[in-house]
Amino acid sequence: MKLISLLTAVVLSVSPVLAEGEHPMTDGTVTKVDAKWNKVTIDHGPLENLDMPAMKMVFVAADPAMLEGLSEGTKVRFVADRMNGKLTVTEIEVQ
Ligand SMILES: [Cu+2]
Repeated sequence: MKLISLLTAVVLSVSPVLAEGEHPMTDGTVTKVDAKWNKVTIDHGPLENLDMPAMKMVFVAADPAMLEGLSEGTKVRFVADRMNGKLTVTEIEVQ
């Protein structure tokens, strides 16, 4: 019972970040996928919500399943946010 309430709390705290349309999607090109560490490098356009100019950088994937189908050169649209102090991809789709 304790575990179930804990999971519910986690879902409730994470879902607002994942809410669709909260941030506009940004264009980017994948330059590296590191499935072992659940990371993806993206050469991205400006991220307004993070006040970040265009650059190439490493993000953590919010869900390892997000990395499936991505490889060097894949054009994507994605949303990134700061989660637990780490710049994290919260939504991603292949263009
Ligand atoms: Cu960046």
